[in-house]
Amino acid sequence: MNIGIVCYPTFGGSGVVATELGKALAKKGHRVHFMAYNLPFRLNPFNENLFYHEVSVNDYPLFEYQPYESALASKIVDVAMYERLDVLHVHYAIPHASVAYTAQQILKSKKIFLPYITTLHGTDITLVGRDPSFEPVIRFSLNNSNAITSVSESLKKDTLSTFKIDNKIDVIPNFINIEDYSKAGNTCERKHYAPNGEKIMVHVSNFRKVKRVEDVLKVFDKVRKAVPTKLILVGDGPERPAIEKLCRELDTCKDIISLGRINDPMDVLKMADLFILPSETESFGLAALEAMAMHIPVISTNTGGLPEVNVHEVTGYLSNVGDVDDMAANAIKLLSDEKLLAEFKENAFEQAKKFDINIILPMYEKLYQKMTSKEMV
Ligand code: GMT
Repeated sequence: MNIGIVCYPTFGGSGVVATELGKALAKKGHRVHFMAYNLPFRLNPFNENLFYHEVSVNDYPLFEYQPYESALASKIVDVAMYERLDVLHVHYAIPHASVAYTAQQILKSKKIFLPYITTLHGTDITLVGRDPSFEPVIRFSLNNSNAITSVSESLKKDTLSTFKIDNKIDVIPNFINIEDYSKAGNTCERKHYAPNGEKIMVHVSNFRKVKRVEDVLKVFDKVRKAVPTKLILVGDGPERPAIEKLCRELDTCKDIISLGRINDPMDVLKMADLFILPSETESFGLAALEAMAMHIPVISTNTGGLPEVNVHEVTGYLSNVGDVDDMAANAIKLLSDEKLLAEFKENAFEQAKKFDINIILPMYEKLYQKMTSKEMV
């Protein structure tokens, strides 16, 4: 099939999912056309079946805000016509679902039918999408999507309670490629970061408010007083200055290693004993799944779709949002008991296997086939 994928190229789970999906589809012989305003950060388009079409939004003094939507809709129309797309898959509803609808209507006027599938990722519904000013556009473009998928049951429930959606929503969870994780080498030296045999905790995120990175530091401060531990922070974002200030106040900076943005955190995860994700809301928690694929148990909140990924007292522990005492007590329990830690590491890996690409990819392929079947056209 010829598949068009629209996504945000920036550091974030929706872009990662879109990119990994496109790469896996290309490996199976589909021709995949990415459309984004920058090269998605995990995409290497040197593959005979992968193509990247940049959406360039020209700067013009008249505009305070550049017309991204118009540029993207025009790009979709162009790629659909000249690459003969069978289906368009847009990731993140805002504004991609309504742009897909516009492109579909333009193509219809040229007697071309292009079905589009919208994948909801989380904040497009739970944060940004909650802004009432977006409601008519989101509702309309979701109701007109030829298919909608959500990355968790929890997000499906949130979507149905926030918007009046008459369309069916299929849950297709996020995924990892277990084989890639099993092959990851030891390029990072554990003893470099934990020279005295300390345990290693890791947090990976885009450092937005919703990630509650300050709770990572508060939990870590309690943990390191009970078990010698180092904390590795991967990522960057608007909360980074506040985090640096807090680490000075707590006097924990000497035990924290901030690595900034890393395209693929596999090497860092390979060294870790425990992953922490204390988010305010999380539709799925792809970063936690990536850690589990590396045999790392997870300390997380019990919000959104996280309980669908991290199983309480099996692959890690779940706590209420903001309950740093509980998260610290759970982390200490695991890090101070080698037998328990080894058991949880194995459980985390077993759970991650349920989200392997080989299980999830056929769900998307089946949906694409249904959308392009004779009945739909
Ligand atoms: O983080 C966001 O603001 C949006 C989005 C992204 O692009 O990273 O994250 C969401 O999508 C991921 C992939 O489906 C999910 O794993 C994340 O849980 C979800 N983030 C939130 O719900 C906060």
